[in-house]
Amino acid sequence: TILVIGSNGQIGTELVTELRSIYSVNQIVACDIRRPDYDTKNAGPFEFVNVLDKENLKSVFHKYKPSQVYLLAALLSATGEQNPKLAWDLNMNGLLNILDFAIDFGTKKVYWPSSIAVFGPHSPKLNTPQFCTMDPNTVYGISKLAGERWCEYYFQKYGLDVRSIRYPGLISWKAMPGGGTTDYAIHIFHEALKKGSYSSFLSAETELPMMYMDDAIRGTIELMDAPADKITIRSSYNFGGVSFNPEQLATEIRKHIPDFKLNYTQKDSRQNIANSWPQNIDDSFAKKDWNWTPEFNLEKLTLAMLTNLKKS
Ligand code: VAH
Repeated sequence: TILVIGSNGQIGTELVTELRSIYSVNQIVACDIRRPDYDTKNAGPFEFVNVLDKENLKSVFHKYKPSQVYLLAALLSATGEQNPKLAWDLNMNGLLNILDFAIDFGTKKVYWPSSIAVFGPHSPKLNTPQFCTMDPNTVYGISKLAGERWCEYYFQKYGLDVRSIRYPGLISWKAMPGGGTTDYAIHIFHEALKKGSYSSFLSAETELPMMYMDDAIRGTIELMDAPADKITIRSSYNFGGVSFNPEQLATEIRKHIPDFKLNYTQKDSRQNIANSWPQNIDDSFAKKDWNWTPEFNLEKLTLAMLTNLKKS
């Protein structure tokens, strides 16, 4: 059995569907603090799980004795800044609780997402290496960097097979993102189709690492399927997709919606967060260790977003 915790979120929604198509529906237990809106495709086992409630978590581990756990419950960068203590508590103690129960119940593999938010103002911005200065200045980034250290620690000290990826901004259409700094790159598609215009909260030249969700889900499962001895990074892998700024994204959208208008009147503190992050990422360890190659460039991603959103 595989538990996906945070199954209603932007990543969880798609990961559950994909894992259910690879394994069987009943092998994948969706876990969240809210019941999912059931559609026939996603129907399958569900458990209420709050990662901060140890009794509740223990009973779910006891019931399923999972061979794998994906922990996706977290507060993201922008929401984290509104509630720093909650972000720390959820992102950190949630992870520690899962790592401890994974050991107690003999879970074979644990997946935990990190983020490019682990980098900070003094990290190199271009082709950011796997190993470099890291001085994150958001609670989200601090919790991800600390979490990476814990993952490596549990691997070294207890032999727990924990695997992790530093996701860039993930672009998807099935479920809305929940309070990140990269969310503009999703909202822009919704508004382009609805209103033909968008007010960005990031400036025209703010280039950030991004990735289409299909690539992210495929990469995640490829990492989890790779032989353990190939995994040389036990903190978290740099993971590259595509990089662009709002202006470049708008130019690509205009190939489909020629009158699309983008303005920059909504700037807020998310700009400071974006300014502290890399523009693009060196993911040579992921390429070398488990053959990572992204498929979606800016052109393909834009077409996929507009086509799918129009249908849905
Ligand atoms: C955020 N989407 O903006 C997340 C992500 C690349 C950053 O982890 O907070």
